[in-house]
Amino acid sequence: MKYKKLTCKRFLKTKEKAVLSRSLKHKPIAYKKINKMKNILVVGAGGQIGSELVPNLREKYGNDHVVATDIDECKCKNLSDGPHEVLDATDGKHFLEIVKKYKIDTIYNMVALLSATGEKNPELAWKINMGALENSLNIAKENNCAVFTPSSIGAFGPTTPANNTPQDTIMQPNTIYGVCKVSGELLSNYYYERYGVDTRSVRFPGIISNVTLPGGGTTDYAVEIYYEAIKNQKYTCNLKKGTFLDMMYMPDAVKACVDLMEADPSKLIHRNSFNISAMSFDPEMIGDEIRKHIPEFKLKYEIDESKQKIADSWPNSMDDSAAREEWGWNPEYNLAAMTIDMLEKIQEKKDKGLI
Ligand code: AKB
Repeated sequence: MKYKKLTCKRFLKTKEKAVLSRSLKHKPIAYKKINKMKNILVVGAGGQIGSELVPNLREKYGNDHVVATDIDECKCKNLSDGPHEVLDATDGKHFLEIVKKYKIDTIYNMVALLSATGEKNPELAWKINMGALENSLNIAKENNCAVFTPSSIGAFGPTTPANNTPQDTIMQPNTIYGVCKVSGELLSNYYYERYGVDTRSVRFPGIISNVTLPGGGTTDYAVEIYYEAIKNQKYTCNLKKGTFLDMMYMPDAVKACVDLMEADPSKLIHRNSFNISAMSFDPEMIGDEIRKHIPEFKLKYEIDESKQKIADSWPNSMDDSAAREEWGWNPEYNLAAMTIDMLEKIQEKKDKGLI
């Protein structure tokens, strides 16, 4: 279905060139200071990425220098080997108090209501996704903080070239999640250019992990399939075979968050946001890979039309050469290596009676 969109390639090419030349022409102004990341705040720390980003940052920068916050008190307690606070990131007053209390210089804004959940409640998705970002940017502006905010493949839409999606191209998403992500990219670039706030971002593909489950995303199947392979040796997929999407294993996703924020700013032509990918596959390919380790594994399909529509509007595979050139992006895990690790870790959880 997605391939049909490529028939308007000639038209897209002209448009892409215009977008690209506009983005490269702008001269970034020097921002207030080189980011040193001494005291880091992770907002939305209990989520899929945050829960693995926090331990990684704490190992690197010291437990006391990484403050974990989440709206959910239980999720905060899981991150209690360093400072942690309950925070609703849309509450600007409380957010500011925490930034001042811990003398924060870097904010990782990991708050997100994902694509599938977003379609069920678009107003809430806008309120949460944009509210957390707006507070992060305004507080960063007043307190000289750098800000990392993830964007997503969801920032692209049905008119985007689906194969080898360029770094700078047409972005007309048709989900509220995507609308928030494009708006967020533009707003973050604006704060950089207008106020000198050191804003940086990556467009994450589907993230696969074995610590915290994702919730409400279109790409969640690629996590669930591993759990079901271990527990029941079968899985019913809600996306069609042939639905190719970019994906990434969590260790690479965490590395991207840290490496981009540590990157030499003089090398960054882009900021918000970089295409990054590690692999692109469809459900059949992941099923085949699992079968190499669990030969009896069975994959069947029951399509969720709403998720399928979202997946069909996203790229099959992105070109992430700008990230590779500008800050050395280089993922370690491909589908085969990720599958071995996922199955091992989930089997361990099962053996301990955790799942
Ligand atoms: C989702 O599926 O909504 C997310 C994403 C690709 O941003 N995992």
